[in-house]
Amino acid sequence: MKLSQAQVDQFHRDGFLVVENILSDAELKPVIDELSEWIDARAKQLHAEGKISDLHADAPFERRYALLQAQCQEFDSGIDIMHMRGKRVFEFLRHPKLMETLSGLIGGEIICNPIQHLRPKVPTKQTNGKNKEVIPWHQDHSVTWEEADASDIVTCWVALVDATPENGCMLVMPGVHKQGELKHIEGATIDPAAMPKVEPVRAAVRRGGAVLMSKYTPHCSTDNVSGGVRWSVDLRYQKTGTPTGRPFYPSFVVHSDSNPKSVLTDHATWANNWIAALENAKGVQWHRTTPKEKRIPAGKKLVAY
Ligand SMILES: O=C(O)CCC(=O)C(=O)O
Ligand SMILES: [Fe+2]
Repeated sequence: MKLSQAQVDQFHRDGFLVVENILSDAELKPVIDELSEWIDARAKQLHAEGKISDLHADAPFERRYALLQAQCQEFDSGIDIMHMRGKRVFEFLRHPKLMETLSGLIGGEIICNPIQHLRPKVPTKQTNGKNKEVIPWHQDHSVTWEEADASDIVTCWVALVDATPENGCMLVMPGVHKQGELKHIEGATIDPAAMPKVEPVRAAVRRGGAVLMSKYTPHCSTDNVSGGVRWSVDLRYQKTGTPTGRPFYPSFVVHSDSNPKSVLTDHATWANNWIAALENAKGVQWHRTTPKEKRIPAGKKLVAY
């Protein structure tokens, strides 16, 4: 589904756009199946190690991860995109429906930025009040290095289950992206003194829809007070050739009108690039609030991908 001119205008006016129904349930299925298989394998492994007593094999996708995480705090280890490196998730990163939507904002030459996360947000009541997926107010710009200052990076936050106020969908501030960079403290949190006095908007979106955001749009997310997991995947895209702000992690071409052969379709190459990058860039700090001289561990030489 192509974005209409009205939607493109709205994105530029508000700094975000909620787009419903990009992907059908059938189009989400490969990713959900892959995640379910990973969860099942991890559950069996931890069960064999005696760290989980109940496999909850019959629980639905929206519930099972929470039931397992509640039994074992280390359950989530390795679940993010670059650690799991699943083939179906890799293919999802260049799903034609996502490309069609994004081309309205980016054009016909698109790379996937390496800032990409899978977020299973469990109910806050099972986290002793420390839900790591309750994200403070920030701009995504704050987690890129200065090399990306001139890059228009679009965040594409895809809901794998309905994202609602109850399960902790995002909150966004409309129109504030026009102010550019706001002062951040403590990693990626907007300095309370720099918080714009703007009424936030709830970015609820049904599964298969996405929230598109500018890198300067302040956003946060709230507690999950529902009984299920708020599953989402947040990806970032930009015009091919523009710096990503994470030169030490792999970006790759996901769409090209001028040279379709340049699209990376080989899963093994993508996975191996991540394996090498994670090894080479161990300890590297990506927050802007980290002084430049402290971002790269002493003696470390970075390799670009
Ligand atoms: O998923 C969330 O609640 C917040 C994610 C976020 O900050 C992002 O996608 O940039
Ligand atoms: Fe963010």
